[in-house]
Amino acid sequence: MRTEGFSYREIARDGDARRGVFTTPRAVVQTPVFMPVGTLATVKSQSPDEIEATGARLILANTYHLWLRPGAEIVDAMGGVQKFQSWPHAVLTDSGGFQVFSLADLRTIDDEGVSFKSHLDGRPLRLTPEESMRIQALLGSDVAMAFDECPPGGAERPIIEKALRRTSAWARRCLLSPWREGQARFGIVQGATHVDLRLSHLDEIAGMEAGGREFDGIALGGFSVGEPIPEMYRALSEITPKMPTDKPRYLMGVGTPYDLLHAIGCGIDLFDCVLPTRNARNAQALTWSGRVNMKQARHKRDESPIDRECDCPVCARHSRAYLHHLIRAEEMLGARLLTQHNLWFYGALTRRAREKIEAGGYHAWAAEAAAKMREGDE
Ligand code: PRF
Ligand code: ZN
Repeated sequence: MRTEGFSYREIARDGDARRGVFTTPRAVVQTPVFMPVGTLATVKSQSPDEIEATGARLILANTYHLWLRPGAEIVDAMGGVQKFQSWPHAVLTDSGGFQVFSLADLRTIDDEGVSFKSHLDGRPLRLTPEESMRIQALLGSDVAMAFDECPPGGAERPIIEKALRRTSAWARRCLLSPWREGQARFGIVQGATHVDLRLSHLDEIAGMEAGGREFDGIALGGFSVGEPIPEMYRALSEITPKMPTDKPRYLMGVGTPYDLLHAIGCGIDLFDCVLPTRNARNAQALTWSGRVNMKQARHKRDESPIDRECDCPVCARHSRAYLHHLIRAEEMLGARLLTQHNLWFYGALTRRAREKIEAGGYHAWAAEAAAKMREGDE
């Protein structure tokens, strides 16, 4: 059984690329699409209206962070993670395991779960599949992610195989944990860049049924964790077309504009990544002509916008000279405006991709767009 109120429908196809509609009780999401990262129930520096203006209808939040601060019970008491942050559309929560592995201290993992110390105050904590599902139910996200183990990039095959067995057992326990009405659950496929391991794990997760429930969407975890990019691209090309066609396909924590263009071509529907928001805070603007470092002195007297091809409110109004000045002076408006532009760019990139898939010229367009960006990258 799938969760009521959630559906995915493919409406156009161009080779392996697909254009679809993911419907949730709070949002109608046109795919392929990028989810801005709002780890702590805030997309850093942006207001809900600004996020909405970029076209986003589904944003991401992190179980681990909200559990530590302000606490899942408080978010629940405030009406759930959407109402708490006054976001009128949908929220997907990551399950916490990946964040524990990248942030927490002194982690130990066993078949039951993960023990670690809080990165804030060092207090001992423990996450299990059941606890992650309980917290995500309290947060009240529209989509909860299964609790998985993502082995470090470059891990040996036996380590990956062990993580796969554990991730499958945990996925089953996630399906068996109490459900919150109106909350969907996505399963996660691991397996690094080993295509044979990925395909057998995909079979397991996509075919999994427990307690009369199945996953409402399928995610690919374990990519962009330090492996060579061509290996990730090759694996995505082989795996994505074999994912179920009647559920959303989510590539977790990926990636650059190039990664999106490639993965959309393979048939991925959903993405999230800190890149457009984090890099904005490091003065990097993303444009149709490649990456631009706004700190560089050459922008000092430049009256032109960040990107002439961008129709965002920042490019409509502000010069490179002004943005350069704000960033040099460490004024917070600089990071805010660059974040808004970058999220707008990701919104525009996926909107254009959807148009091209519908029109039937996606692959040629994507190759051309990537070549143009590469030429201008600094
Ligand atoms: N698992 C989970 N969240 C994630 C990842 C994963 O493998 C990644 C890897 N790119 C990002 N976020 N649960
Ligand atoms: Zn812009």
